[in-house]
Amino acid sequence: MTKTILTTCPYCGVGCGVNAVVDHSQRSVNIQGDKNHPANFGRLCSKGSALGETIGLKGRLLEPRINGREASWKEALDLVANTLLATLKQYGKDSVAIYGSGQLLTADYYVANKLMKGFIGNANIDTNSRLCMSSSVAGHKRAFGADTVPGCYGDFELADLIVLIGSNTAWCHPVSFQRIRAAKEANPQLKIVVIDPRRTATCDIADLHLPLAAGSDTSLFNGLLHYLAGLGQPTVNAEFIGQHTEGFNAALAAASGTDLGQVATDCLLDPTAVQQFFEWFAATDKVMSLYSQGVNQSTAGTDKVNAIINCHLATGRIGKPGMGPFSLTGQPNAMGGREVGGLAHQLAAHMDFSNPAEIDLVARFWHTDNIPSQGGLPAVVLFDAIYDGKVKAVWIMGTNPVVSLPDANKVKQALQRCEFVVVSDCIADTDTTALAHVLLPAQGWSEKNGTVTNSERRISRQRSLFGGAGNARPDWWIICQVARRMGFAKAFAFAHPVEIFREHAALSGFENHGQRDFDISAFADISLADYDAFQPVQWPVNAAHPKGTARLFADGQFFTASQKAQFIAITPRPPVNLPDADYPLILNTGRLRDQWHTMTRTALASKLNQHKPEPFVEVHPADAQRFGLTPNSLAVIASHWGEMIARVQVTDSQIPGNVFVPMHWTGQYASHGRMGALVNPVVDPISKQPECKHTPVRINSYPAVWHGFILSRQELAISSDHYWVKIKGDQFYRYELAGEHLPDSWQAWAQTQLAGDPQAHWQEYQDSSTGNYRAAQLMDGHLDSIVFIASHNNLPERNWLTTLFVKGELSPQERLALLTGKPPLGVADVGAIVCACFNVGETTLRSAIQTQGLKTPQEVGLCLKAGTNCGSCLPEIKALLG
Ligand SMILES: Nc1nc2c(c(=O)[nH]1)N[C@H]1C(S)=C(S)[C@@H](COP(=O)(O)OP(=O)(O)OC[C@H]3O[C@@H](n4cnc5c(=O)[nH]c(N)nc54)[C@H](O)[C@@H]3O)O[C@H]1N2
Ligand SMILES: Nc1nc2c(c(=O)[nH]1)N[C@H]1C(S)=C(S)[C@@H](COP(=O)(O)OP(=O)(O)OC[C@H]3O[C@@H](n4cnc5c(=O)[nH]c(N)nc54)[C@H](O)[C@@H]3O)O[C@H]1N2
Ligand code: SF4
Ligand SMILES: [Mo]
Repeated sequence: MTKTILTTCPYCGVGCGVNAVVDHSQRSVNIQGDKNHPANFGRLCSKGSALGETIGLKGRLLEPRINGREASWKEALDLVANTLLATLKQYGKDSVAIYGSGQLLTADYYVANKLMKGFIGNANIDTNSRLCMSSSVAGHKRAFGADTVPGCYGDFELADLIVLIGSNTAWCHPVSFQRIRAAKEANPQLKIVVIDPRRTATCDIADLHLPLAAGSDTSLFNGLLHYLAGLGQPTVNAEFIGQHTEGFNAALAAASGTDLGQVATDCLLDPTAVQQFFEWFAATDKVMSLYSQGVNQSTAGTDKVNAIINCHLATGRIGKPGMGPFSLTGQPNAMGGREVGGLAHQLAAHMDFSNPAEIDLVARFWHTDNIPSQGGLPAVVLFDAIYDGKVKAVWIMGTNPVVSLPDANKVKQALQRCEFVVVSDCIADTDTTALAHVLLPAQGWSEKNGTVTNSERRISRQRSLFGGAGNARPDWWIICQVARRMGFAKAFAFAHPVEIFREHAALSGFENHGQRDFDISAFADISLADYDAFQPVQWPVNAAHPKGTARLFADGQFFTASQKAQFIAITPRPPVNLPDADYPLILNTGRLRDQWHTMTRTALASKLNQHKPEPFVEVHPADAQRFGLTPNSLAVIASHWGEMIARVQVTDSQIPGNVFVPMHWTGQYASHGRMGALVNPVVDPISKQPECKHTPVRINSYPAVWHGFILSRQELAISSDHYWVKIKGDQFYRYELAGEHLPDSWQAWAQTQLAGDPQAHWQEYQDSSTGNYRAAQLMDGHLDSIVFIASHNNLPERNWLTTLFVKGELSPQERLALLTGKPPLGVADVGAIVCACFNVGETTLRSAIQTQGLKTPQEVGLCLKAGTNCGSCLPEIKALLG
C-alpha cells in the first residue's frame, strides 16, 4: 500500500514542492516534483530527485548519547537543562549560547530563539545564516528599512534582462535556472549577464560573462550608477527618486569618477564588455538582479548588496512585474530563520534590538521581562568567545561548524576546550558530533513536520512521510523539553508544530499596523486541519492580503521612518587580506552540483557521488605552470590558517591568480579535504558575514611517492597516515589514495586494508621495478574488492570496474580483464558520470555524439535520456557538443 504525501525539498532555497509516494512497509519513497507547486511546477534537480536514497537508517543518530554512551531522553534532557542552569548560575547570563541553522523548520527556529532571547535572557543565539544571508539582510534593512525580498519567481518569466551576480545558479538553484533557461527559450529578447570571477556552468545561458576581479563588485555597480546618471532621464527615474527615495545625490557623489575606464581597471575587465552590460541595463526596463554568495560572503557584502539596489532605485525598477533586486537564498529555511529572528542581532517577527519599543512589544507578547537590551554574538565572534572560555556551554543544532565556519581548526579547538557541547543532528558521525558531550537525535527530512519559507517569501509545508526513526525527536520538541526543565514550562507548553505556527503568526500581527513587512496574522487561529491542508503562500498574508503577496513596494512605500527607500553611498574597498609573496593566490570556495554542504545526507546517495568524486582545486594554466602543477596530480593548498590537499584541475575557467575548491569535503570523507581550515575569519563590518570567497593561499604539488585506489563492497577502516578520500557507490565504496612513504610490502598492506576473508579468492600482480601492485578479491565469483597502486597517478579509469559490483558472477573475460582495469574487448567504458539521473558517462556521450552526429541537447536526450530528467547536466552536455 502506498500513500502520496506532498512535502518540500530539504535542500536549497528554491523550495521545490515534492510529491512523495510512500511505501510504509518498506520505509521507501518514490520522489517526483509536485506539478502544482509554484516554485517548481513539477521540476526537481539531481539532489531533490535522489531524496529517496538518503532516508535509510544506516548512519543515523537514533538514540541520545552522553559522552559516547547511549542514554535515555530523560537522562539527556535533564543533563542539558541542569548543566545550562548551573552554567548560567556560575558564570552569568552570557556564558551559554545556541548556534542554529537555516535547515531547522520555522517552528524549531521559533522556540530556539524564544528560549534564548526571551527566557534564558541573552541574545547569544546565532545561525549558519550568518555565513549565508546576513549581508543581504543588512543591505535590505539599510535600503528598505526591513529585510524584504521585493519580487517573486514569476518575475523570471517577465524580465527582459536577468543579471546573475555571484551566483552559480545552474548548480545551486538548478530549478530556478531551468526556469530562466525556459524563459529565454520562450523569449529570445531575454538577455542573461553572469558576473562571477569563474566561468561556471551558469554561463551556459549567458549572453555576456563578466569575469571580474574577486571582490570588485562595488566598483562595477558604482560605475553602473554613474553611467545611468550620465544618461539622465528617462533612464534615471527622477519622479521615483524624488517621491520615494532619499540619498541619491550622496550615492552619486560616491560613485562619481567611476567611469568605464575606472571600472575596467578596478574589476580587471574588458571595457567594451562592461559597456555592453551598462547599455543593456540602461536600455531595459524589466531588469532583475539575482545575487547570492559571491555578493554576500565578502567583507564588502553589505555594500555590494546596496550598490546593486542603488541601481534599481535610480531607475525605479522595483516592486513591479519582471524587475527588481532579488536575493537567492541558500538554505531551505533561510527565510524562515529571518522571520523568527535567528540572527543574534534580531528579535522575532522581523523586529530588532536596535528599537526599544520592539523589545518591549515582544516582551509583552511573550509575557517575559527577561529580553536583553542588545543583540548577542555573531557566529565568528561567538566561536572566538567559546575558544576564549567566555562562553562555557554551546548547543549546536542542524549545522556542522567544524567544517563550514572559517578558520575551522580554531573552531574545532574551541569545541574541544568548551566545557559543555550539545549537538542536535540526525546523523551520528560528523566532524562536529565527534566533539559533543551530549548528542541529541533529531528527526530528519521525511520524519519532521512543519513549515519552511523559500527565496520568494513562500511558506510551504514539510510533512512527515514516516513516523520517527528510532528514538529521534523533532527539534522543536527537544528544545521545548529543555526549556520546560529549565523552569519555563508555561511559555513552552507546545504539543504540536501548529501551535507554534499560530503563536508565530499572532506575533507577526501583534500591534502591526503595517509598519512591519512580515505579517502572517491570517494564520493566527489556523486549525490543525487547515495546517495539514496548507497550500504554499507568499507572505504577507493578512486581512488585507488573505491570499498572500507576490510583490512588495509596488506603491513606492518602504519600511523606513520616512517611508522612503534609502540610497547608500558606497566607497569601494578591497578585500581585507590580499595576496602577498607568501600567499600569492586567491582561494575561492563554493558548491558542486550534486553535493549539499558537508555531505552528511547527499553523500548517502551513490548517484550523487559520481559527478565529482574527489576534492579538487581549479587552477588556471598559467598558475599551474608557475607552481609546477600537472593536471590530475595532488596539490597542497595552504593559507595562514590551515591547509588541505586536492586534485589539480587545470582550467581556463579560472582567472589567473585565483583558485577554487569545493566546500563540501569533511573529515568523514577525506583525510585532508576540509577547506574551512584555510578560510580567513575576517567579516563584513556591518553584517558580520565572513569573507569565504577570498583567502590568500599558496599551492605546491603534494610529494606523493605512490598513488592508488581501492574499490570495495565493504566499508573499510582505511589507515590515516596518508591521503585518502572515500565515497559510496552503487554496492561499493571507492577510496582514492596517495602517500609520501612506501610500506614495506604492498601485499601485507593490502591484506590489512581489505581485512581479507580467508575464503576469498585472490588475483595479484606485482612489478616491484615500477612500483605497480594490483590485486582483486573475489567471493563466489563476485568481485569483492580491488586495489590498484602505482608510482604515478596515471591509473586506469574506475568506471568500468565500479560497474562490476552490481553484477552477479563475473564472466571469464571479465576476470581476465580485471587487473588490467580495462573492459574486455567489445565492452564500452561509460567514462566519468555526467548525467546522475540516468547514469550516463562522458565516454558514452562523446561516442554517441560522434557516431550518431548528435547536434543538440534534445537529440542527446532522445538518444541516451541524458539531461531529460532534472536537466542539471545540460551545461556539461552542451560543452561536450561544443
Ligand atoms: N548543489 C548545491 N546547491 C546549493 C547548496 C549546496 O550545498 N549544493 N547550498 C545552498 C546554499 S546554503 C547556498 S547559500 C547557495 C549558494 O549559491 P551560490 O552563491 O550560487 O554558490 P557558491 O558556489 O557558494 O558561490 C557562487 C559564486 O560566487 C562566485 N564569486 C566568488 N567571489 C566573487 C566575487 O567577488 N564577486 C562575484 N560576483 N562572484 C564571486 C564564485 O566563483 C561562485 O561561482 O546554494 C544553495 N544551493
Ligand atoms: N568556505 C566556505 N564556507 C562556507 C560557505 C562557502 O561558500 N565557503 N558557505 C556557507 C553557507 S552559505 C552555509 S549555508 C553553510 C552551511 O554549512 P553547514 O550548516 O555546516 O552545513 P550542513 O552540511 O548543511 O550542516 C547541516 C547539519 O545539520 C544536520 N541536519 C540535517 N537536518 C537536520 C534536522 O532536521 N535537525 C537537526 N538538528 N540537524 C539536521 C545535517 O546532518 C548536518 O550535520 O556553510 C557556510 N560555509
Ligand atoms: S532546486 Fe533542487 S535542491 Fe533546490 S529545492 Fe529544488 S529540488 Fe531541492
Ligand atoms: Mo547558505
